[in-house]
Order: sequence, then structure tokens, then C-alpha cells
Amino acid sequence: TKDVCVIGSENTGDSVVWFPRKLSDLDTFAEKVMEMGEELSSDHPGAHDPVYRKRRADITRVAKTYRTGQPIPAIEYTAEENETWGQVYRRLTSMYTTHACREHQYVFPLLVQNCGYSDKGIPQIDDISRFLKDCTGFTLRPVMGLLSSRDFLNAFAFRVFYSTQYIRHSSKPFYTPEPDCCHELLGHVPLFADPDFADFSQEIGLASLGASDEDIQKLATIFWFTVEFGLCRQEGEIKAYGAGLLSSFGELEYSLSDKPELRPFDPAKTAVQKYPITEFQPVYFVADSFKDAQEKVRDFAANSMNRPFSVRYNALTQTIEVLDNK
Ligand code: HBI
Ligand code: FE
Repeated sequence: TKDVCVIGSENTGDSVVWFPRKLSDLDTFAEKVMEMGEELSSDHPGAHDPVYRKRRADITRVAKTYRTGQPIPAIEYTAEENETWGQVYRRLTSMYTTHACREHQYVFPLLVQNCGYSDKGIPQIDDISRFLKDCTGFTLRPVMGLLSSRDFLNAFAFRVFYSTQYIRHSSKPFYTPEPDCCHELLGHVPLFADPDFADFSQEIGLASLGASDEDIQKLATIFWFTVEFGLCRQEGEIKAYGAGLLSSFGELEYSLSDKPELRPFDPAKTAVQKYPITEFQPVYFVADSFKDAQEKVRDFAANSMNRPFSVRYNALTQTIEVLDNK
């Protein structure tokens, strides 16, 4: 039994890096993107299309000006954008019944009923955010592009997911080098409506608050092999729950074939596994359940990370309480 002391919000000690303590602290991340929305890397399919780049800038303006508590402004998607979405939607939904985990399959029809999911057009993230809030307390915030691992993971402590609103370039409907609304809304969103998965992903977020750079790197790797590329065992079969798989029909098919190597999810080992980012994964980690994965991450954070305090989330005040655990 440890003495627990809640440290005041003024001070967590000089050696601890800053981290968000209340929901509105996430406003400070709004413009802190790694690469600006307008500056696409030269191999991006939209990099040399001025119309696409102008469109991206228009859409990311929503994220730039968004503040906590506001409704998320709707984007009026063009016929071309909705057509790209439709192609991706039809291709992926035809595989979910055989390849997706049970939780994804349970939630998907609810998104059709409640949030306007269909192959006719891109749903609005404000509708989805309200739906998720009712399911698990998760909410979405618009984001301009890639955030640092630290900022992106910290938001999960508050059950907040940063979601892009723009879509990939129409010339390559089945390829994107970065997150877009197809990846977020088809891959990530269904799982955030599941209570156990919500708990699991918040656990990673809580562990990331005030963590050392080295520990952030480990948590980002755990995130990669679970939330992005995780497989799980269900009724004796392997299914996909990672958003990177559920938003790519090529890798979804491959991940459940006999080609990749499968290993049991074990945070200490998973955290240091090397991985490629531009090709299919040679190794996947298999979780027994989201509850089991959550417990393993919690033990890993408590025993293997060097943080001189622990944290808990107060859902009533939407604040982080810092506990002295000496
Ligand atoms: N930022 N907006 C955004 N979306 C992501 O999926 C994302 C990110 N930053 C880092 C990241 N993903 C991961 O590669 C891990 O570092 C957490
Ligand atoms: Fe993702």
C-alpha cells in the first residue's frame, strides 16, 4: 500500500516535461503539426496538383481554428471526394465480415444508422464524435496533419482522437502515405465505440503523460503494433483490429495469410520491435483480448517506465490528477 498524494496543478517538479492536465490544454496542439498541410512530400500523389493543395488548405483551416467545446464545422465534400470515399468504402466493407474483429463488425452497422456511413459520401466527424461520446466517452478533434508522437498519444489520456478531415488524392484511391478520413473513419472510429478498446487506448495515453522521450518511443511502437496494426485471437481464429489493416484491403488480406510472422502481444518485447513504414509488416502481434492487452500495458507502464509519479483521469472534471508514488 502506497501513500498517494495529489500534486497541485501548479507544479509537477522541474524535471518533468509539460503535459496537458485539462481538456482545453489540447488546444495548444492545434497548430503544432510536423508537416504543414500545404507542404506535401514530393512523393505524395497530390503534391503537384494545385487544386488538391488548395483544397487541403481550405479543409485544414477548420482544424487550425477549432477550440475545445465547439461543434466541429462540417466540410462540404465535392463529388470527386465522395466518389473516392465510395471506392474505398465498397472495397473494404466487402472484407470486414471475414477479416475484421467482432467489435468492428458489431459497431459498423451502428455507424451506418447513426452517423450516415454509406458509399454515397464522407460522413461528418462532428456526428461521429457525438456518437462515440455516447458509447465510450471518446471524442474526435480535427487535426491539420501529423502530430508528434507525444502530442498525439497524450490526447488519448482524455479519450480524444485527432482525426484528419481531408481525403487522399483521387488518382490513387487505394493508396495514401499519411492518415486521411478513410483511414480514420473506417479503420479507427469503429473500435473507439468499444468499451474495452477505449480503456486500452486510454491506458497508452495515460502512460505517455510526462514520459521520457525514450519511453514515448516505446509507447509509439506499442501503439503501432496494436491500434494501427494489431491482430487478435477470437474463437480460435485470427482477426484484424488495427486501423492500418482495416483501412487497407491489400494489407488486410496479407495480414491474415500465412506470409507474415505472428507473435503474442507482450509490451516489453513489442515496444522494441523494428518495423518498416512503407511496406507490409513482416511481423504482427496478436492480443488475446483488449482487456488483457490493457492490463499488460498498465503493468508495463508501472514497472518498466521511469516516471516519478503516476496519473489518473477524472472523467467528471476531464482533468488529469497527478499522484506522488514514492
Ligand atoms: N498524428 N494526426 C496524427 N495521426 C496519427 O495517426 C499519428 C500522428 N502522430 C504520430 C502517430 N500517428 C504515430 O506514428 C505514433 O507515433 C503514435
Ligand atoms: Fe492511424
